[in-house]
Amino acid sequence: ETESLAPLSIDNVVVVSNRQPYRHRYEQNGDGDGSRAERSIAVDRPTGGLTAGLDPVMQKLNGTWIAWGDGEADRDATSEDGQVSVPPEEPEYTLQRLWLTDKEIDGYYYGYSNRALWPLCHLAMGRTVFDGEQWRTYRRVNQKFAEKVVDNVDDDTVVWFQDYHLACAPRTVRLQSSSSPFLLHFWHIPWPSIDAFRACPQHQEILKGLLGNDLIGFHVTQYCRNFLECAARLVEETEVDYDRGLIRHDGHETAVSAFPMGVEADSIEQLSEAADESAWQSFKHRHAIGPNTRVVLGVDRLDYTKGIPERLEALEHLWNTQPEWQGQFTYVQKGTESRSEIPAYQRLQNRVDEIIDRVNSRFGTDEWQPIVLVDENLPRKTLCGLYRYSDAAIVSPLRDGMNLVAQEYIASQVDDDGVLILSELAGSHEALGDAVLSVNPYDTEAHAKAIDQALTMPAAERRNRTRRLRRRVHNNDLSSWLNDVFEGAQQLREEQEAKS
Ligand code: GDG
Repeated sequence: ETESLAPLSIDNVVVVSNRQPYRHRYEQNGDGDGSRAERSIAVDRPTGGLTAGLDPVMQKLNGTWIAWGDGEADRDATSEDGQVSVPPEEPEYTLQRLWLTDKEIDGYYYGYSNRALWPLCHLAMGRTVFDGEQWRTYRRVNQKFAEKVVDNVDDDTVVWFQDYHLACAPRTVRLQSSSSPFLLHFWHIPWPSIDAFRACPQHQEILKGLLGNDLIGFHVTQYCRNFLECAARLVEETEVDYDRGLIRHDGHETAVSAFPMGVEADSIEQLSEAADESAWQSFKHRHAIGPNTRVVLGVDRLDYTKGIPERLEALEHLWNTQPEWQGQFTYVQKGTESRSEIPAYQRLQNRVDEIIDRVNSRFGTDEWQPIVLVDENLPRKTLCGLYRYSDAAIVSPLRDGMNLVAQEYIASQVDDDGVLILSELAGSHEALGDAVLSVNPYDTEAHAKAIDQALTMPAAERRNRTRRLRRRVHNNDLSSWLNDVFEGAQQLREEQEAKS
């Protein structure tokens, strides 16, 4: 899959992310009492998504990956200076770990990242908490990351920062490094309009931190436009070229560009092909879904941005206003628990449980449960089987940077027959929009109508739409995204060199 990266002249890459690609943990051997002699170290590997996609690239480039280590086994497996070679069985690159205290994790991760920046960027203004102490911790942790980066770069390095956890680090690297590495940042969540962003008390420092980069990538052009406008109007002495996506500030130029991320379409398709129907039937049996009952699927982290209560209320509305649908299909919500340390997430989980109980007791019978909540983490193959055999899927975020589940669902349609209902407010709608059933997740009646439409759509139309969508998802898969990002960086680097 990474073959296409071969001709690229970038060969010195440092990836910087909140989450690490490999995690060590202790495994109990036999039924001992847990003493050191009876346990051994095992390694959890990346499963799917960006980390899994970048890992082979890093193996090929023999780069460095900086992230924070977590727990006793990680510490014991890591050298004095924070290094561990990965993959463990056949080392190809260096994982450079830094260590955070519980208090730092609290302030930086559960605090400023997820109580301030996450809701801010998703326009959930009522859920934002801008706490001075958490902000200072966020800045300090960013400083720690930046110092690790500085120790690991030279003039030829391309540093690739991931996401909203690291907004301040790029400027610090630029100011503190004696060499001039190329700094690239991908922001995986939306960038809000200036009206929302200016409400953030730290907006200046966040923007200036990011303007330390040479290139910033977002999923869609609207987020780029929002970012350009925020920089132009909120940071003093900036010059912004909206047409070319360039920002000049403090003697440095930052390019802003859209790179819509894709999924590992080939491997998803293979897993889906390999998922047989008997496994699907036993999944249904295990969850008391009748063999002939149709299934509508939702796969989300339990996050308030994913529009889960809104979706459940649309289902309730459908079963209420069109009772002929009662008993006909079950809605399966694969809901992964997420960020449960944060009160807004606990409230969301309670709300989801309440609505499910209400709908199930309102319409359920001895033979039929309207909604099934699956909370265990599923192996990728099982997940692909769910995608393949469900009659329809609902992806209805209130706001979402991209949403990879939508693309994974399409890649899994090896029988060309599933219907995707997709929120207009997800980044992935820009790429998939005209061939899916679009919904505004805030519009309960229209949402219910879309579910009805999905379940009554003629086979020919389903095939037609799915084929078009599958082509798009294959043409813009994860490896082509990686290529575009690296090529974007390479091109800019050449332009910079030509200028100097
Ligand atoms: C952020 C942005 C952007 C879920 N359950 C299981 C499982 N998953 C996997 C899915 C999918 C991933 O989790 C979720 O990705 P999303 O993109 O849908 O959402 P976020 O986690 O919010 O991601 C988002 C993304 O970053 C990338 O830039 O698209 O907008 O919010 O890959 O398959 N995987 C397995 N078992 C499960 O039970 N194996």
